[in-house]
Amino acid sequence: MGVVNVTPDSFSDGGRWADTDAAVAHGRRLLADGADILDVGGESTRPGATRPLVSEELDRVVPVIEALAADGARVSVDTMRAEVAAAALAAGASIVNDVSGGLADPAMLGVVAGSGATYVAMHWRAHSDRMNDLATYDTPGGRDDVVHAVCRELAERVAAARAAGIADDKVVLDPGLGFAKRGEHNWQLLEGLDRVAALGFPLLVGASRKSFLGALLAAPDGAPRPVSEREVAGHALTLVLAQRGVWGVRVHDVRGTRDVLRVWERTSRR
Ligand code: PMM
Repeated sequence: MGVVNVTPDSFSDGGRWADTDAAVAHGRRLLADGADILDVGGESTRPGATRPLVSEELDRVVPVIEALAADGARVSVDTMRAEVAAAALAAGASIVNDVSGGLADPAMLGVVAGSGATYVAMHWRAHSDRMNDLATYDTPGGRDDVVHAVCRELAERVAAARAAGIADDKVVLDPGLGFAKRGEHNWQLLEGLDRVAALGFPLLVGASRKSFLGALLAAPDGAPRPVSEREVAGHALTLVLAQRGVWGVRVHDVRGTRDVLRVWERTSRR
């Protein structure tokens, strides 16, 4: 899944594809690089980001989705808003990637159920302005078991999706790396991914360029590796995740990701 952020302020590529033409051109490049899905988003979820108006989000994503879907691309819309999801599906998207798993907008699950679209439900606790305050996973017994909590909270989202009428075979789950997670929580989730997979749904993982990679690769003085220099670590993680059988990885560098997957496919019997 290649990322097309039509935003002025995403942490990873903020502003680079902020107008329609640039975003469409970027999406086409990602397709040529071998993306299976283009994930088009108009709201930055970086910590502290302010939310766009619904009208701004619609203006950002709908024309880009129309153009890319007309090219024959499989498009997902990265949105927490039912209204945006509905417009995106009408414009040709076939997947709704909701980083809030239905928590941000009570109308979201109903819109998805009525459409028959695939639904990516990510683990999420609050909007960007508050999510770092909620990055605690202490249980009464004193355990800091983020995997346990994420599985429990994702299972609640699955129950809500079912209750709204979304079929199980349309649901994909995502552990939500970096969303209400401290650095160590992301690593614990990656180590414990089999427990998340045991919920019985395909998994999508978005690790590309995220700050926990920057922290892992920090300089001796503790300065995190800049966003633009985290790609190799992201590719290594893609290989690990592919070997563990995830459904998808959400990445910025599709070309490098394809290279990694080609080597893996050529060296494994599947
Ligand atoms: N991460 C971001 C945005 N959307 N969607 C899913 N399903 N999973 C993620 O991990 C995810 C996401 C933030 O990253 P970006 O600013 O690079 O788009």
